[in-house]
Amino acid sequence: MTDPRELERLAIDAATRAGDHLRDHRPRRVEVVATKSSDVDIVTAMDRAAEEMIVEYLLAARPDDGVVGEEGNSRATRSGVTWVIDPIDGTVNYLYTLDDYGVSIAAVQGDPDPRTWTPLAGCVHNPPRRLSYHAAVGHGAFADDRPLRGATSTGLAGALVATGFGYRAERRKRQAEIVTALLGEVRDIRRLGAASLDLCLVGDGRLDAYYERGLSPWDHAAGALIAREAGALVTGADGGPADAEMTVAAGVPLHGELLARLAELDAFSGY
Ligand code: LIP
Repeated sequence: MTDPRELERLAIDAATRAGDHLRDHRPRRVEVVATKSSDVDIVTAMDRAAEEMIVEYLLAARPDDGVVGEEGNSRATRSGVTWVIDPIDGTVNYLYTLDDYGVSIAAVQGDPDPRTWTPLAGCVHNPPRRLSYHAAVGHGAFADDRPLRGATSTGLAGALVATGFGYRAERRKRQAEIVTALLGEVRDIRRLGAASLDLCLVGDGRLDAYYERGLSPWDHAAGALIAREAGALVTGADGGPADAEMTVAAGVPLHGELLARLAELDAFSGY
């Protein structure tokens, strides 16, 4: 069995190298080369370049591993380990030169399915702040060398809650209804634009909770492990693993209170 701390080190190095490139070689005009689920769900040339850099680096070190990348890199594992990669989580923030974007890399054991995989290690690197959140399963979570503060223990009424919105207008309209209902019941809402960073900030006690429907595996693979290793609960709608239906991250008792409130708001299906 591979030592998860070796995988953690690789993830940090790969994410930092790609992050340095994204920051230091950002073209004056970032080229949008494709769109996905809608005209505002963009792919830039830098997303693709960063993913290629990451895959090349990881497979040079571990040639039998598998890969699942947001921008299309995909190969089956021969070692049992698969790398789940979002080269720029928060692509729109990167396009607009906003600082909240992350290079998210996780190593998982088993099929690359969030409902069944075993997270082993992960890194979410924030290039503008030159900061790496990282964790190896069973070994705690860190921001560079600092242990994360741990999830907070507030209740819903005092909670600073982050969320995010999808790229399709129909989903965004329903998400707006849900966040409107919550806004009068919590301390405040934040929408930073990168799930991986939202999850790390919950683990660091700098957000009380985060929830979002519709995340892809690469959005939450690393951040969920980091938040969990820092003591947060990170689950899906049914209390099982986080998945596309819903991701909810918070400490206790807030996680249960928020999950119950989202259920009352019918937030888990239909959009
Ligand atoms: C982003 C997510 C974020 C979500 C955005 C977007 P991307 O990922 O991290 O939580 O609200 O709409 O999906 O597309 O930048 O990799």
